[in-house]
Amino acid sequence: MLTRIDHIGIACENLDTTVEFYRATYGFEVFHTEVNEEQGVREAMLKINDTSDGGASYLQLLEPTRADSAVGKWLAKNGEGVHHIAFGTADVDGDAAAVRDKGVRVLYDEPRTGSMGSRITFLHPKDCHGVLTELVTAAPHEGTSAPASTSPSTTEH
Ligand code: MC0
Repeated sequence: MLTRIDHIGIACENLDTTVEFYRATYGFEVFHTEVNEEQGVREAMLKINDTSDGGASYLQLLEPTRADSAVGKWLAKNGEGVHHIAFGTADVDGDAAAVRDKGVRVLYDEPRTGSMGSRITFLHPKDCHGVLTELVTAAPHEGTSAPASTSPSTTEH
């Protein structure tokens, strides 16, 4: 069951200047940063609020680390902006299977590693009315304390 908006992913050309925009304009502070080599992104998570399911909602700012990554390709075509929306669930495997049974293309056979040690998968935007949609099961520590370093990602601070 999907129980929160886990994050909204925003593609940006320069992570540092975009982080500064969100800090100076809205007062949102960086909760976590990391590099996810598999996804080809350097990212910053800005925590917006805790949620009633024990998790939290974030803005996820994404700078591509290589031009041929999903975010790199998308940026080249569209410029900066909202790249995807992510729903949180306690059971990404079960929810991905349920969505697949409804005819929606799930992009990964098995969930992969996402922000802060989460397990993630994506649904094809063409099957979701133009919205690249991610399903996320947070790591157990998520939302309660500073997250630990995760593999294959590299936690910056
Ligand atoms: C592509 N399309 C999108 C889109 N990306 N539509 C809406 N939102 C997006 N973000 C559309 C294109 O405009 C195109 O439509 C069609 O989908 C095919 O796109 P493409 O440019 O040919 O690219 P593909 O097919 O090679 O790849 C698209 C696909 C890919 C969604 C399969 O981006 C992917 O696998 N995404 C999942 C992984 C990902 O996005 N990782 C980055 C975030 P037209 O009409 O022109 O044919 S990593 C992350 O977020 C992690 C760290 C986390 O949350 O923890």
